[in-house]
Amino acid sequence: MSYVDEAGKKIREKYASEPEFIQAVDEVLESLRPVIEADEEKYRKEALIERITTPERVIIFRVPWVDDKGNVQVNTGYRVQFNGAIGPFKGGLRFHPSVNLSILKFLGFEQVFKNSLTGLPIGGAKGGSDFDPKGKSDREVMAFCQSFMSELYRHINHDRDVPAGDIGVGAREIGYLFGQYRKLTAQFEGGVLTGKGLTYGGSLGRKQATGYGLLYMTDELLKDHGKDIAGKRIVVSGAGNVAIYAIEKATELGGKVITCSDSTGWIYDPEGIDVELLKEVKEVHRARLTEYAQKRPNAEYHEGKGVFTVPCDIALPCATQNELLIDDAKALTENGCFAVCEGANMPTSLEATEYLQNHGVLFVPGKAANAGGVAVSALEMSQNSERLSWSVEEVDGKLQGIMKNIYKNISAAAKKYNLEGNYVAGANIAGFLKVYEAMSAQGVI
Ligand code: NDP
Ligand code: 2IT
Repeated sequence: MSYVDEAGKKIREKYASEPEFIQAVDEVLESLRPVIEADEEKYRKEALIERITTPERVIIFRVPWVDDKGNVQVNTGYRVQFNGAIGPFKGGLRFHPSVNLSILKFLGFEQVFKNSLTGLPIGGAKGGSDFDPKGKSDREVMAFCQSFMSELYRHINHDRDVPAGDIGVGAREIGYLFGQYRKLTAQFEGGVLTGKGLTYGGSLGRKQATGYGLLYMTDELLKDHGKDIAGKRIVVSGAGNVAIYAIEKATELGGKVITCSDSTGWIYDPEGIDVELLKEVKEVHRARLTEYAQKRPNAEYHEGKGVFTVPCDIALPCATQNELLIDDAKALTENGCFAVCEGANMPTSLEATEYLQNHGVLFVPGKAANAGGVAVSALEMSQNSERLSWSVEEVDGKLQGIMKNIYKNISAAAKKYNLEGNYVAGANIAGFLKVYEAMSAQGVI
């Protein structure tokens, strides 16, 4: 049996209870097949697949906190330090009731390749908790964050592991986490967390970076195929940090974004999403999209899922994993959609990805398309190290350069292995090669 098949089978058996992790590994192994099979015995002897699919360290801990009624609540906290070969562990924290080890391992695994693609010196990690910030008071969120950091602080620092935001973790949570870290260590160590507020070491442009970067990637992809964002109908899913700034930049580039969604429903706004209203509803009021619909009489609100059934030219899934399934892929292609760029991590199932690719849809995976967020996090770390803040023009200029470079590298890697236009393979191969070289140079690690 080939090494890829043999190792893949072992992983599927060993981690049978971790479906999202297996999904992420299956995709990467399939992409790496031509690389590994070109020198199979070497990689087998080095147990390369076993090493890249096993996290360096996983920390799981109890997070007790007191709610507003005076009752003690207990959540589970995690940090998966996946691969630190090319730099300090780096990746977000997710606070959402669905969080479990499988989800954080898939996210940490993806982060390794994504961070490598940025060209910056950052290893891959992810963490979080099954805590649900929805409906909690600011005091409850603070109590939770303080308890979470009371354990996490001993496993992180600016050279070891640098967390940031993800689903359910934004500027408010990063503020509380940073405050507690500072209190416990008695040091102002800016570079230990990214996505900080601008008054205490945050970077201009970090909040916008993932969404803007997604559009810089989309723009690059379209230009390379003789197309343009201007005038295109775009469907976006999600209504959080990534979705909002994707909508903002898409609109600025002349596209018309006609949908967004949250976990209860979705909006169809034929005149184009009003991004300022969306920010007010989601960032200021932390409210549901029904509030958006109430204030935009021509917009429709629908319960449940549905953005991918709306006819469009471009789809940007920006909510969560496995939100774009085979029926969505079929609806998109039937309706003429020609490009899908992932703002979220692994929003498209493997079956839907293959369907889109086989039907001529340009497809850029999250680990390349949403790398702008972590890239600007790394720029925040650089600014913290030199104790300076760069202008928004400088940060945005660097972000644009990074996204262009990622596109160039993933296209070239795909071409090199006779897989032209397969950006999934290109991203996995290009991301892998740098990490592999660094691991090899460091011995058996
Ligand atoms: P937010 O918490 O800001 O927003 C998430 C959005 O997705 C919300 O609108 C949420 O709805 C919606 N959603 C719908 N269904 C679900 C579900 N089942 N689970 C969670 N959310 C759901 O998160 P981000 O915008 O930061 O993250 C979105 C995606 O982008 C994630 O996949 C994340 O990993 C990825 N990402 C984020 C980066 C960042 O810098 N923040 C960087 C790169 C990737 P509701 O409002 O009802 O909760
Ligand atoms: O998935 C991601 O890349 C993020 N949530 C951002 C991580 C970071 O360290 O900025």
